[in-house]
Amino acid sequence: MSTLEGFEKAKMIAEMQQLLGSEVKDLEEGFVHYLYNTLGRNVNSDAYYQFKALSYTVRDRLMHHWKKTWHAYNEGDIKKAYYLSMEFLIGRSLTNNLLNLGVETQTEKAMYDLGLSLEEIEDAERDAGLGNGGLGRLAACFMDSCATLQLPVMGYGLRYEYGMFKQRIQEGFQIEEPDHWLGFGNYPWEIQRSEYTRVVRFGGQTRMFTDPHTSKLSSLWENTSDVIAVPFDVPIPGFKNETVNTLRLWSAAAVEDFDLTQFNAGSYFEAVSDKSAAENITMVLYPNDTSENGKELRLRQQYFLVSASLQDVVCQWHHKYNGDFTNFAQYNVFQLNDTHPSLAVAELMRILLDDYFMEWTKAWEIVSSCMAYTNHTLLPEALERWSVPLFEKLLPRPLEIIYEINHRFLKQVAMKWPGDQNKLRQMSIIDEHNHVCMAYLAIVGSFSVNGVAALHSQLLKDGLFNDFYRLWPNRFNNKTNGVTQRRWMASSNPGLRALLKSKIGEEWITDLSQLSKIEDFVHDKEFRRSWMKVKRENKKRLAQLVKKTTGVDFPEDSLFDVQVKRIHEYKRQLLNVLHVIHLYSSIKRGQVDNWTNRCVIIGGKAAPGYAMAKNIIKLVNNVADIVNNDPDVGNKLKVAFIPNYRVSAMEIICPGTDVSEQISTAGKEASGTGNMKFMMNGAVTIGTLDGANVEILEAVGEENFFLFGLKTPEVEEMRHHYNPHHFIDSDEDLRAVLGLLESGHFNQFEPGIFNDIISSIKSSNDPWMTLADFRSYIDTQKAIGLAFQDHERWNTMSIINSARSGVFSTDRTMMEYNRDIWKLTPIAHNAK
Ligand code: B1N
Repeated sequence: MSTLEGFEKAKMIAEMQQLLGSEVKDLEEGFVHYLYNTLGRNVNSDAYYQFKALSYTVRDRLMHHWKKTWHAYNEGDIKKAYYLSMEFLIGRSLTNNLLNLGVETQTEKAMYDLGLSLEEIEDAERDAGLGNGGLGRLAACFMDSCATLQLPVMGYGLRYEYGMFKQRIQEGFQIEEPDHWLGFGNYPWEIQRSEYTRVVRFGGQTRMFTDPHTSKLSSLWENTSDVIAVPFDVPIPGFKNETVNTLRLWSAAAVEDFDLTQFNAGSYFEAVSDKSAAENITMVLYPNDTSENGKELRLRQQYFLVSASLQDVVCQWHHKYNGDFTNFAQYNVFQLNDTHPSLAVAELMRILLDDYFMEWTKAWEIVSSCMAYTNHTLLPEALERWSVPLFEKLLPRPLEIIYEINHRFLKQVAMKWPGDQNKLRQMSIIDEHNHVCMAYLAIVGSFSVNGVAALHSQLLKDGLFNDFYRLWPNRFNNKTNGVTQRRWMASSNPGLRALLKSKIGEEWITDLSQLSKIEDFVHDKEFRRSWMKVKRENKKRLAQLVKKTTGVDFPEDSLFDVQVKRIHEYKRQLLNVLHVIHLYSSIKRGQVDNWTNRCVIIGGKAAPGYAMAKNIIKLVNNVADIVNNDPDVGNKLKVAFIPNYRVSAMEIICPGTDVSEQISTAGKEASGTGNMKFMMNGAVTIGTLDGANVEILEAVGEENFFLFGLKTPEVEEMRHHYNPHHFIDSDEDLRAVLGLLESGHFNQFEPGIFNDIISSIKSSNDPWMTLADFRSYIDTQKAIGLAFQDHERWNTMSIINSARSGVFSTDRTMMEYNRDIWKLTPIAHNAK
C-alpha cells in the first residue's frame, strides 16, 4: 500500500468512527430524552422503562422510512397483498428492529456508555403473544420476509388486550394466568390511527327493498348493533433496506362511550355493559391451537377482523379511483390465513353489493379473483363449522350471501356430476347438520388454495378436498413453510453469526441458500472446532435457562434432546415420555452399556380445556421429579419441563439443542416450523415422515436425519386393525415401561391420575397409534445416543443440517407466494 493509499484508508476509518460515534451519541440522547421527558424516569429506573425509552428511540428511526414506504405503495397503481390472520405471534421486537436497522453495535455502545447492558434491556421486553403456535408465528415470519423482499404486503390482525396465557407450573400442573402484555400502557411499537376507524355491524335483521340505483330487489341490513374498529399500526422493517411495512391491528370500542338513549332512560347498567360487550370482542385470544373455538365471541372476532380490514382496503380504493372497481382484483389480493378469516369472501361480496350497488356476477368475478386460501391442518377437530342459527342471529346479511354463493356453486357441481346427489350433499357449503362449512366457503371463493408442506398439500388433494380438487385442479398448490433467519439465526445465535461471518460473510442474512457454502469447510479443522465451541456456548446459555426456570442442572456435555411445541396428542409428547421412562428403567436395571448422558427438555402450553394435554404436562413433571431425584440416575439422565414456552424462550432453546424431536403421527402435522429453526441452528432431527420433515430429510439425506415410524399410508392402513396389545406382547421394553407407569411409580401419592393416559395409548382406537411406533422410536434414539458419542460424526451432521437449511427461509416461501399467487412488484423506494 502506498503512503497515499494508507492515508486515504486511515481517513476513511476516522470518518467512519466519527459517523458511528455520532450515531451512538444520537441514540444516547434519544434514550435519555424519552426516559426523562416521556416516561418521567431516570437512568437507574426499572429495566422495563429503559426498554420503553430505547424502543421509542428506535421507533423514531423507523418513522421516516415508514412514511416513505406507505407513500410509495399508495401513490401509483401498485398491486398490494393483504395477509388476513387472527394471529400474529410477534414475540419481542427491540432486538429484531435493531438488527434490521443495522444499529446493534452502536446501541450496545450507547447503553454501555450509560452504564447499562443492552442485553438486560432487551430482556425486559414482554412477548407480544398474539398467537397460539406455528400458524401465528408463521404470519410474523412472513411479515419480516415481505419487508425484506420489499413486497407491498400489509398484515391485518386483532389487537388482543390479553394474548396467549402465561403458563405456570404448580405441583406439576399447568396453571394459566392472564397475559396483560400491553403492560398497563401502550405497546411502544404501535401507533394508534383513529383517523382510519371503521364501523362493524352485528345482529339486526334484513329486509327486502327495491334498490333505487338498479331498480332491483335488494336486501337491507338494519337495526344492527355496531362496534367501532380502531386501528393500531405496528412497523415491520425490512433488513437494512429502508422499507418499513405495516401490520394493522384492530381494537374494538363501543360506538359511543355510552348509549345515551339507554342512559337517559335510567338504564345506566345496560348502557355500560353494552359498552363492555363491544370491547369484549378484542379482549382475549382464543388459546386453542389446531382445534375449533366454536363460540359466539370467536365468530364475532372473525367478522370484526374481516369487515374492518376489507372496509379499510375498499374505502381507500373508492377514494382513489372514484368508485370505479373495474381493476380492483388486478391490484388487490387477500391471503386468508386458514379459514379463520374466510368470512372475507362473503363480506367483500356484501360491501360490493350493498355499499357499492354492484351486480352479483360482477361482484363475484372480483371477489373470486382476489381471495387466496391457505389451509394449515387436516385435523377434523380444527375444521370450522358455524351453526346456521348462530350465523343468522349475528350476521344475517352475510348468511344470505353465503346461501346465494352456495346456490350458484351447487349448480356448477350439478353440471360437473349430473344427477349425483351425494356430491351435492358432500360439497354443499351448508352441511347436513345445518352448519356453514368455512373451508368450503374459502375454496369456492378463492382462486388459489394451498397447503403448507409438500406432503400436506398432496393429502389435501387426495383426501379432505378431493372433490374440490377434481372440480378445480388448477386452484390447488403447495407453499412449503419457512422461518425467518433474521430472528432465528442472526439475532438469536450471535455466536453462529460471527463464525459464519468469518467464513462466508453475511449474505446469508438475506439469501439463506448461501449457507451451503459452509459445506466447503466441513473438513476444515479450525472451522469444525469453532462450530463445536459455538454449540457448547449455546448449550451453556440453555442450561442456565433450565436452571433458572426449573432448578434442574444440565451438564453441558450431555446430549440435549428437545421437544418444544404446543401439547397435543398428535404431536406425541407421550412417545417422548415413554422413551424417557425406558431410559430410566434401563438405568435402574443396570443396562447402561455404551450409555450416552442425556438431558431431555419438553415444553409447551396445553389449551386450558384440553384435559388430556394438561395431564401430559403433569406426567412429564412427575417423571422429571422421580428421574432427577434418583441417586442411581445422576448425570445419565435429566428431564426438565420448561414453563411458559414462547417465542423469546425458543430464541435461547433452539441454538442450544442437539436433537430436535419431530415425532407426530405421520399425516397429522401439516408442516411444523420448529423443525426448521432447529435445523438451521445445527440440531439433528429425529422425526417421522410427516409435514416438512419429509423435505428436511430430502435436503440433508438419510445419513444426517434419524427417521423412524410408520409412513402415512401405513398409518391409514393399520388404523383398520390397530391392536396395541400386539406391540405390548411382543416388546419386553414396552412392557417394562408400561409396567412402571401402571404401578404408580410416578404418582405414588396421586393414585389413578394417569389412568386416562394409560388407557388412551392402550386403546385400539388411539388415533395417534403411539405404541405402533414405540420400537422404532426407541431403536432410533439408541442410534442417536451412539452417534453422539462420535463427536466428529455428530459435528459433521450438525454442520450439514445447517448448511442445507437454505430452502427453509420464509424469504423463499414469500417469493413463491409472490411468483404463483400474489404477483406483486417489489418496491425499492429511495427514502431521501
Ligand atoms: O400451522 C403451522 C404448521 O406448521 C403446523 O403444522 C400446524 O399445526 C399449524 C386453529 C390452528 N394448523 N392449524 C392451526 C391454529 C389456531 C386455531 O385456532 C388452528 N395451527 C396450525 C403453520 O402452517
